[in-house]
Amino acid sequence: MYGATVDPVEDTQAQDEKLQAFEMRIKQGEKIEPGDWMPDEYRRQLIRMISQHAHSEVVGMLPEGGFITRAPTLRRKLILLAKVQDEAGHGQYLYHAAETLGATREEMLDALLTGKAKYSSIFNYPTLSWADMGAIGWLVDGAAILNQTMLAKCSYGPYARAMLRICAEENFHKRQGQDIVITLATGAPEQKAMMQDSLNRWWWPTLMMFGPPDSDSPNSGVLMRWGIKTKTNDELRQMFINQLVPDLQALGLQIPDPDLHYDETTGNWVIGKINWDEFWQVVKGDGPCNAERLATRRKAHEDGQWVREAAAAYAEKYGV
Ligand code: FAQ
Repeated sequence: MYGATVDPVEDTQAQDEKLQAFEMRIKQGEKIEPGDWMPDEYRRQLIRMISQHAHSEVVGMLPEGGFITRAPTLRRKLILLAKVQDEAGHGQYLYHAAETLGATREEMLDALLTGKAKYSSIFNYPTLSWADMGAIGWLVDGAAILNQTMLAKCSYGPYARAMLRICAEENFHKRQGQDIVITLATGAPEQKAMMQDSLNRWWWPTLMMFGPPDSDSPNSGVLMRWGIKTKTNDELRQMFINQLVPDLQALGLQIPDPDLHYDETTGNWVIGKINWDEFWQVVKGDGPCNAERLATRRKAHEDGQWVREAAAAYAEKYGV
């Protein structure tokens, strides 16, 4: 298509016109769909973000998965089982959304299993008690919902539509987390202490989930320009803090931050310093559970090899 006869000036002009038309569509609130023209960088950013998001959902099954057999009642067990299963489904929707941009499932899984791909820092922390199921449900799913409600309005159609469905399910996850936290925080002193210990461990890592501060977020500029993100990392983090602090305090739980205070003028709860060194250490693969999480995923992938082979043989034999 672009042979030696193409005039480079004319070619650049045509590209500029396409870019202008693309940006106009985004400005007018139109969704960009898989077959539409899009800048290479838009495609690259979306594949990066959506595949990382898919990996997060799949690795995110692991911290809670270990507690399915340790749930305190049958009802809690059924709910947790359904929640963890939902996360697998979210991974599927998201891998499909990334595939619409030309990424293959094999490439994405290979990047995850070889440790090249990122996934959310939060899933590299250990789950030590049943109270952690409450903290993950309320805090981690709560943080994910804020971020994903924004992404449900993003400019790329398949990602936005996947988010709508995921958010509906995440709301159920958040409610089950709230229910566990409320039960423990208003229960026996031992239960309340267990919940407080869990909050002490999950509070800061959850705030880190929103990503580095805006001043240190290389991708935010282009993501905001093209309507993929419509709120910055710091804006979403602040919304989360403002929502959570009064609710947790109302239950008599202490936020593990001696510098936390309310600013009357801005109406914001102001937090102390986040340990960004810890965040980058976890993101770079050196967190408390990174090695364990990847080893578990690799084993699950190897154990599933026969299923993939059987499915491929069936598809070939029956042409489905
Ligand atoms: N962890 O320039 P920015 C869930 C990386 S789903 C690891 O600010 P961006 C459901 C970032 O990739 C949770 N890495 O990046 C659930 C970039 O590196 P790169 C996942 C992180 O993209 C609940 C570099 O730092 N949600 O929880 C993190 O503008 C319970 C510079 O950062 C999503 O993935 C992090 N926390 O903003 C499941 C939502 N933050 O790629 C089970 C979609 C940043 O240039 C149980 N993603 N990095 O090498 C997003 O909204 C964005 O990608 C952000 C980061 C906000 C995560």
